[in-house]
Amino acid sequence: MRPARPIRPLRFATVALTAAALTLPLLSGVATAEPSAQRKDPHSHAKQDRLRAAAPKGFYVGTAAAGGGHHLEQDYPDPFTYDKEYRKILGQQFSSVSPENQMKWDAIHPERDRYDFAAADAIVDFAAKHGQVVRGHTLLWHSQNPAWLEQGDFTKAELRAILRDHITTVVGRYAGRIQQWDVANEIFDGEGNLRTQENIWIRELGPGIVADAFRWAHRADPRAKLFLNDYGVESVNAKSDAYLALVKDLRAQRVPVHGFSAQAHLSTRYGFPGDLEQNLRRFDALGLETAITELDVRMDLPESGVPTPAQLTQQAEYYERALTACLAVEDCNSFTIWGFTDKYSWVPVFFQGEGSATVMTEDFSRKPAFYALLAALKRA
Ligand code: 9MR
Repeated sequence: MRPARPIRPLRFATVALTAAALTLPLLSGVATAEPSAQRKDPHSHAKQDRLRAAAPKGFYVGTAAAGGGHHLEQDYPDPFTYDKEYRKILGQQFSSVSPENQMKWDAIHPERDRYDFAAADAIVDFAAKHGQVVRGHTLLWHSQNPAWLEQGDFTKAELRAILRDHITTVVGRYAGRIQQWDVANEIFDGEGNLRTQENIWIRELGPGIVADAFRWAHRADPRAKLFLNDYGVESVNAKSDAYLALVKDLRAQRVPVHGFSAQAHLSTRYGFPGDLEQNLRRFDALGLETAITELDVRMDLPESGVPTPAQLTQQAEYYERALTACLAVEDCNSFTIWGFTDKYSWVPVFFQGEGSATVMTEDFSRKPAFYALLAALKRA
């Protein structure tokens, strides 16, 4: 998702939500009072309050690991590397991590003949140390490509070799350590048309390059599950229909495509995509794995910058419904939120006046949305 013109970051007053706001009655009627241990140390996450521990076996609860991208323009150091509290929660709460920007082309392949794996390596090592799986993100996309690539004057043969080398090198480096790769990201527009202009690969090399990207990735790491990933595909609509047709076509050609994932950048401005489960089931029926890969739920903030209790309740309902939809689909085993704290969310940087999109406040206090996820996982 890319705004027409990124706006300068708006830092909302860091007003911590009060305990009262965090103990609102939840829709599902689950216990929301914070255990006494937490009252002593609000950030100590006891075992029974951990998402990863509550999840059914084989179901991965993930988050983006913050760094790169919009963070580079903020007045804080690299979150993943420097924020101790952040890292602690990241390790305790989640069983899957997605590099938010650190594996994108501009980060990992800054010059034609130079790769920079430092930031990505650090995440993959952290994950190994904490018993987490990793979702690789991403290999073929129209955004966050380095200038040397977008503005280079390459022949078609050179471009093809560049993409093949990139996929072989990056996927090969992490072979056996990445559970799922977003091979192709956001290749369709809202009408369900391939991005034949914006996407350099499709523009220059034709739609067949998508199949090649999957083949190269599979060769480099036969164990990784290879995904098509996009936003705005939560519902049955023109875009998700386009993916369904593409999957059928790729499978008919025996292309190794294993999964379809909905990012799920949601907003309380719009209704919850109530047919999410039904939509995922269409892909499940074709034998694909499905996943929720970037869930967040933004809202229009009041002048104070602090969401109202009603807003937080509504947000919790969206989070819970997205999780419940995934849990209900047999091969939807990976559920990732796009960051777990408002401190580092991309939302206020990209959407003026909107925010509070994650499950924890800027000071890591857990919102009703966090407890709604926890309860839904425990029920599953
Ligand atoms: O969260 C990412 C942010 O730090 C970057 O500045 C931004 C640039 O496009 O990308 C954000 O992540 C995007 C993800 O890679 C793909 N789906 C949409 C996400 C939010 O824009």
